[in-house]
Amino acid sequence: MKWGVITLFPTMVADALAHGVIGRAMQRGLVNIITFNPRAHATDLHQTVDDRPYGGGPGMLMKVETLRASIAEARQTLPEALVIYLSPQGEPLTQSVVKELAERPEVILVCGRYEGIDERVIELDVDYEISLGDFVLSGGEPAAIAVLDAVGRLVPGVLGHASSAVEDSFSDGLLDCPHYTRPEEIAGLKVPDVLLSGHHGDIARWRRKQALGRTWLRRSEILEKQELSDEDQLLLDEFIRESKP
Ligand code: 4G0
Repeated sequence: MKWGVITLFPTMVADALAHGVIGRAMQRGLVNIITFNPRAHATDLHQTVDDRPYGGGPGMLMKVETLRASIAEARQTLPEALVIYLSPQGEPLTQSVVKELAERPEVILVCGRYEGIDERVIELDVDYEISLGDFVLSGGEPAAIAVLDAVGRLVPGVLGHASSAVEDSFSDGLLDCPHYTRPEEIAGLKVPDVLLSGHHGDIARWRRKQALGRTWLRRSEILEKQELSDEDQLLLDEFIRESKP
């Protein structure tokens, strides 16, 4: 899988993804990141990459010519790519969007700086606008890193089967169950007995019940979108009953 990233801070993105499972995937040639810097297309003495907004007001926008030249360069290198702009105005990123992106052989991410980019560049050069959520970053780079990390771990071979994406939170549309490791007790808090029991069926049921219960407590809108099996409904009813005083 080939990723292009349009950014004024190429080392920020390349360095962030050089660690952990994605870094290893890059070394193994499973994923490949190419950065494109609009500044390489600046023609003036000051290498200008920003410009003033029509209508006035505070803040700058990315300069159109340098940005578009950089997107064009990325498209030449990655002719099959979907071009995605990361902004708070985008479609919310979900694991199902991540799965769709993981099917693509090439993706180009555009990282905005300043107050973003000219709307016509979105119309002309961008295929999808994606948001990580309702908050503002000082640049699109941390969002691009998050998107590529999420997509990269779904690329076949990137995760060992020990950390298989199949068992992750959201792979089945629910929040993850709580996890515990040594020691058996921390400041009076014990590991739930069932996890020490060795009964794999009971453990699987307990985990499913916790996943359902936490989703109900913390993200009830996720459950409303799902049809629960009879077994899941019983586990959730049990969780709700036990959570009442
Ligand atoms: C466009 C994405 C891009 C406009 C990018 C900032 C948050 C996200 C950027 C702005 C980003 C997200 C209007 C400041 C770059 N911040 N939620 N910052 N404005 O995905």
